[in-house]
Amino acid sequence: MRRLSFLKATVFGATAFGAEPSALPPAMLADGNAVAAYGVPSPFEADVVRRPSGLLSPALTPLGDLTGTITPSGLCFTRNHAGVPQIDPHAHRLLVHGLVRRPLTFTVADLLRFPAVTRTHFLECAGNGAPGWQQLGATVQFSHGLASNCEWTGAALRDVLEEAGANANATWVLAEGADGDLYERSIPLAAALDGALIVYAQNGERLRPEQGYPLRLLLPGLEGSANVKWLRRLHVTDAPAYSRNETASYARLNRDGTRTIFDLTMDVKSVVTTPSAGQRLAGRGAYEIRGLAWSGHGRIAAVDVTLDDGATWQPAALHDPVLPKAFTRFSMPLRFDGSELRVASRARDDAGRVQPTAAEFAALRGLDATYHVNAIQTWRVAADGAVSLGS
Ligand SMILES: Nc1nc2c(c(=O)[nH]1)N[C@H]1C(S)=C(S)[C@@H](COP(=O)(O)O)O[C@H]1N2
Ligand SMILES: [Mo]
Repeated sequence: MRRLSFLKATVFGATAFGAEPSALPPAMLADGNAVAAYGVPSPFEADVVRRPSGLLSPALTPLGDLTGTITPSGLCFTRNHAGVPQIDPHAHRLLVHGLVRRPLTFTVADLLRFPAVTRTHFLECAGNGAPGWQQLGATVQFSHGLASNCEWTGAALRDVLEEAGANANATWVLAEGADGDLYERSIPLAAALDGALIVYAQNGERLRPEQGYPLRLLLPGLEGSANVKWLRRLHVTDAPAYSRNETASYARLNRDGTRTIFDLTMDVKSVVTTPSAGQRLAGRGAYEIRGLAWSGHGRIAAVDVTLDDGATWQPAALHDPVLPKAFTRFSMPLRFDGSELRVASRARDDAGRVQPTAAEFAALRGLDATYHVNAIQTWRVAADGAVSLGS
């Protein structure tokens, strides 16, 4: 059994009892409010929102305000090329055709009859960490917030393709969304069969419209843009379609001027969420460094934390559950004594991949790389506890 330790002085910032008035708080003097039919957060949490929130601009997850690993559905980042369509699930159909023995159309109700698979996975836009975001706001929401992590439920894509009898020579599947962008993406069949789901639920309830209601493709570990929302068609083929959103966009520009296409797996990545830019340590004493790590290649194996801009590193604790292709929470105790800190985290996954430093990443991909940015992020903690970007 763990014994209680009796501290000589409080280090977590609590105030001595008796130092504040002890009148009954107002909430104890009257009945409370009625319960809403569908609950929403306290009005005192009104700052914890997606930013920005235009029709077409991506809206980012406030990672610095969240705990644990599951992103609340209403705070999941969202990226929509033509806004959020309103789709009647009773009228919606999913067509599976191409290199199959029997082309089929499925209703949402048909897909609900397949064995239900529930798994937790992150979703990350290929453009997360692109330099432009930090110009809109110097917080972890702008630097890393095009990522979320949900519990998803749906039918295995493999089961649905087998129902239609996909041919042995099929190697690609084109997925099409029912939004105004005529959004379509080619997915290598091998990747599509590796844990891919046609999901209808997110965090225990039906998908939110922003996340693809009533059906979306969920491809664990692959870049967000391949996870086609409002899924209406799967065309099984033996070649990619080279559609606009896999050639003109979401294709990686290399330093030699060539483009890499269909490099879909998101690399190993991590970020410290507290302390992070825009936050402030309230004074000297005890805190906890907290952050998130994830990899599209598998599980997180280790996260190291530095307080001195990479001169020395210490292993952080990984919190259960450490799931493949999912956010993993890490932490490390921090004693802040008023000396300046340069805080950063560096993740390693079970495939042995390690996050590069900003300099290593720039040497490899250039300073203006906009897709698949996974460099180590450093925060500066000033002597007064104020946290800002960069080292
Ligand atoms: N049909 C359709 N699917 C889509 C998109 C879209 O605009 N239309 N955006 C893609 C992009 S670029 C990303 S990053 C993810 C975002 O998923 P989310 O909005 O659920 O976070 O959806 C992808 N799927
Ligand atoms: Mo994206």
